Amino acid sequence: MTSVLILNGPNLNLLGTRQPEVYGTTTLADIEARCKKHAEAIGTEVEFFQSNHEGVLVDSIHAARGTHDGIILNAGAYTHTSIALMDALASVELPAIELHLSNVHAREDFRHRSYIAKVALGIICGFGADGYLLAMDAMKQHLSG
Ligand code: CA2
Repeated sequence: MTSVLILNGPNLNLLGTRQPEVYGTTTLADIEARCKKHAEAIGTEVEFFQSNHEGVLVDSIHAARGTHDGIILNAGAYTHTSIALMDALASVELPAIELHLSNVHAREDFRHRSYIAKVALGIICGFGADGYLLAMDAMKQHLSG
């Protein structure tokens, strides 16, 4: 069975508690539950993890090598700044999908730049929590294609 790591970056632990007009009312725990249910439906194993710390996210990407077949990454604001995350993804040579709840291209200019996109298979953004399930489907399709 294919196994996917879903990795979440800084401040995403606050989902559903603040700025609902931007990020919705769904909590990260709700999203995790939806991902686990969807994983069962499509026959995928999933590990779901969040950290506010760049180095912990780098460690998690490294640990995915040999454990998971692909990575779905909502790197939060590190998307726009982190060469370390980009290098970590490139080093493990696993397929990665960049994910965002919001449509980052309809927001501030600084959210238009992504270091993750340079090493990602593709990007899903603007579909809220549903984007996690769309990314799981896209990864499953990629891995079985
Ligand atoms: O849209 C996304 O998923 C983002 O990755 C979310 C990041 C943002 O920096 C990216 O540009 C786009 C921010 C996550 C912050 O989440 C919060 C949740 C509730 C309250 C405050 C922040």
